[in-house]
Amino acid sequence: MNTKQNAMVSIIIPYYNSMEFIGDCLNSVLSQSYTNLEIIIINDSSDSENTGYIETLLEDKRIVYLKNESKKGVAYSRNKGLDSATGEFVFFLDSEDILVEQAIDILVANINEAPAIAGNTKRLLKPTDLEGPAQPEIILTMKDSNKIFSNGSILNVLIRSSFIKEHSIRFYEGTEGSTDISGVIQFILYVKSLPSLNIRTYFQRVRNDPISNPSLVQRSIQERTRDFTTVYMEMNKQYGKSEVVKEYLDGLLLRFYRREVINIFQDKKHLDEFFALLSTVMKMLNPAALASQPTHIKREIKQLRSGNKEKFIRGFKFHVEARDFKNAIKGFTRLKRYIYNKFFLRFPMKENYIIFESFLGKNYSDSPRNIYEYIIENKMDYQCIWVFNDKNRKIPGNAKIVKRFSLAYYYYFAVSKYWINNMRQPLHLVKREGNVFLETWHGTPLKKLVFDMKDVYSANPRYKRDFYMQSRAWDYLLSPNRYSSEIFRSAFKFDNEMLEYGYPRNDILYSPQKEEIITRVKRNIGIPDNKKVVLYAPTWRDDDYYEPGKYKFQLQLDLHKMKEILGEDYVVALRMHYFIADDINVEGLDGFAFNLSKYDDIAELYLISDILITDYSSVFFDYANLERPILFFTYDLDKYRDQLRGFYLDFENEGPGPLLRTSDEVINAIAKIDEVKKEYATKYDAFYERFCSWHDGKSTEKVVRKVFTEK
Ligand code: C2G
Repeated sequence: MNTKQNAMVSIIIPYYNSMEFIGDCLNSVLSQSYTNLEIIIINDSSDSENTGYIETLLEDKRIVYLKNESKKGVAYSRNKGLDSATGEFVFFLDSEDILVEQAIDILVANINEAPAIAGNTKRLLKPTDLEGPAQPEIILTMKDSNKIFSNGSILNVLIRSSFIKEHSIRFYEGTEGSTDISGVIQFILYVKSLPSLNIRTYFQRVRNDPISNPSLVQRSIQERTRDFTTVYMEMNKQYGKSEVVKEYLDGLLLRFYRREVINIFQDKKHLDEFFALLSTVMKMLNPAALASQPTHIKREIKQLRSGNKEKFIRGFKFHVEARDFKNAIKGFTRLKRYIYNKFFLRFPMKENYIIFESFLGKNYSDSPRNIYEYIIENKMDYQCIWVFNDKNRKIPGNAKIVKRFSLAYYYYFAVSKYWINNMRQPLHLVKREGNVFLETWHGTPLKKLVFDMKDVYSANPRYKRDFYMQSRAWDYLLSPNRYSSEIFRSAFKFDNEMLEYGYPRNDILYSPQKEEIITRVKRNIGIPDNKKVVLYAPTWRDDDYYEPGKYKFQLQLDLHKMKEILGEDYVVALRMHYFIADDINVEGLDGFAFNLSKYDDIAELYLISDILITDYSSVFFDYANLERPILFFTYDLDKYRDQLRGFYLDFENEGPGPLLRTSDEVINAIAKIDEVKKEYATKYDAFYERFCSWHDGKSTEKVVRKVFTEK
């Protein structure tokens, strides 16, 4: 595409405090293949630290930078943009969204005589979405205006300025949200259909942090309901006489009711708050709009319109119950959750039940295991329950074993007073009044976590929101060192009680029976007593996955060469992260390489090893308690540090061992490990002091006392 660029296009970008996104947005505008642009940025009185970046761009004379004296909202900003736009066309872009390089070119080339043309929008959940598959051939179709604007948004539409002037298009300034609708109305009124493109022109960002930085559509459901109903009533008053507009508005209202109101009304508080308002709004609806709605919606809306709250609640409750039941019988998984919600959660809570889980039921390990063993060894009067994926797991003591997500699992989660987990609990588990949740977590952070991360590359783009909701249920959070306490407060926004006793899982590293344990573990695995052990325990990569929880891993260590050079003295224990789904191939390496990825507890592997190789995994913070050498095999450091995660610690300078890029460097370092040790002795001491010094072999006891004994 390369149209003659005779016509100027005014791109209107309202901006408010979204500094982390505006860079990508403006870059996508400045690098448009279509260059005859007027870029109007309206800063809605953002905080000063949020505007610096824009000011650096002002050299580009195509940019017009306007500021509002005080915060006036997106509608006001867009109107201001319209007032100063001089282009033949206008295009609205949000400051967190991104244009495809050819977007304006293609839209201009295809608008012909139409008053506007719509591009194709894709949701942008994580940076990799931008890559997308190759674009198909351009196909232009005529679509009904009410279809094009069925979500009430004005974005990604190139509009002829003469149309805007002729119909005095303005945005309604009375609310913060739902204001696009007012800009769309004129199209509904005057244009039956518009050309629409099949190819992607616009990426609409779904913000990954609805907690600390919500977009307008991520604000609370109450605010959105107030805004939507206000705009509906206002537009109805102004344009409701037009049959097409009325039909369009009623369509939006019914869509809003089915998507949002049904959810807020499940909470009695919200129902009380909004019933009268929705009743008033529904009275304005043309009953003919209900024709295509299912019977129960027709009935509910009729009752809403009548204003009879009691009758509405009865019908609504019945509908919700019927819907839940209908959903429940669609499959066993849903049925179990249904039984959990409707029945188990009403059973009395058992004061002396403790339910334990470690690494998603994959193994019997980590701090939950130490806490459990302390409880049974000290014969404390509790009924313990352990969650495993494998129901036939055998563990010491007489804990009840339940399979993860079985009916028994739901039962015990519903009735157990104490929950102990080292990861996040599933979102659908309900914490009851009286529950005590001890979150042990599973490592000192090196790589940035949750709210300290900018982009989320991992398989779940709702990571931040989910994390926030889950961590609200944690009463206690364990911390291994001061550094972690500070990070957990900021990254998790954790504001409950932090137990600063070190990790129970590391008590074993200080055990007086260390030597016996080492001999036993080595024998169990089949490692000869006279061989030294190198443990390789890397972490996972956020962007390399099959599906959530199932990540890929390609071994970069040359095991055959390692065997050749080091095989005389050493064996290698390979330990993949619990998210890794790929199997490590140790064929032909019998007696040298041991794949211990399924071994229950990595702490025992720490104990038997003489050297640790890792990358960005938190394992080295724990291993350092042993004061044995650590090597970092960081073949993808730049990508991991700069793109995927970012680090809290300058571990290139402060780490307790060398950062090595190739398999050969790793082998060399092992061969001259005594030199490495000497070289890093000072850094190691400082590292130990900072990260390990809370550990004295008694962390478990301190935690148990605090949570179970002290009242
Ligand atoms: N782990 C393991 N084997 C590995 C890697 C990790 O058994 N090869 C265990 C260790 O107990 C480690 C924990 O899983 O401490 C967490 O692993 P990380 O690699 O640090 O990664 P992640 O699961 O993302 O957790 O606050 C720290 C973090 O959240 C890191």
